[in-house]
Amino acid sequence: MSTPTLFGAAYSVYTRSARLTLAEKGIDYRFDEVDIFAPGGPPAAHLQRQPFGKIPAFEHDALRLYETAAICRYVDEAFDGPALQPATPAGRAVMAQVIGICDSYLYRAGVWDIYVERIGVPKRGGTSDEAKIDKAIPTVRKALQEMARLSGDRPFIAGPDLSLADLHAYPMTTLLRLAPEGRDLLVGVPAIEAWHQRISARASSVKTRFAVE
Ligand SMILES: N[C@@H](CCC(=O)N[C@@H](CS)C(=O)NCC(=O)O)C(=O)O
Repeated sequence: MSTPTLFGAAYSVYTRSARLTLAEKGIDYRFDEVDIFAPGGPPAAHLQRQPFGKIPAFEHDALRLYETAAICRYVDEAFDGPALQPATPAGRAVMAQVIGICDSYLYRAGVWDIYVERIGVPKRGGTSDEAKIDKAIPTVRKALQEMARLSGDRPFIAGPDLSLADLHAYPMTTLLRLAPEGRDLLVGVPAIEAWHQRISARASSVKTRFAVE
């Protein structure tokens, strides 16, 4: 197998999902750092790989991919290592449902409207928009409660084993938890708080920690 390349940044939640997936599979890869927030915007070479200017992007032989869920699914299916997708159609559907909840609700409300607004904005000298934070709280609460409902009594969100759903959600709950409102939300859904702590202890997670943690 040739060595794949992941283009992204160590601070990015979506890049971290891909890095967690590669680490859990035990795959060697090149990590080509791209700063999409650099003055002047994403480098032109990156826009060739990801025309929407987001990270991550991925290359393996002739295959060039973007969209984190697609990258992680390819990595799971194309390489050796532990399977990161449930064996049953129902399990895979729940995994895809959780990934959809993360992309559609948790990312915007939890990462941007709570974490960035509460922690990132004051760090850059600005003032947090309290109305934005207040409005995001019920959405994040619902997302975490749905993740708990879907996981049932099982240790991972989409079943008895670690899956791409866990690796998609974890970087988002990590940044969320750095804001006091986010920590309260997680503690308010004990099954997800316990899940979060379990994933934090994994070697893949330790290896890909955000600088802000
Ligand atoms: N749907 C994309 C989302 C990727 C995404 O939003 N990445 C963030 C970093 S975590 C980004 O590139 N943000 C830059 C921006 O919004 O301008 C995926 O699944 O890869």
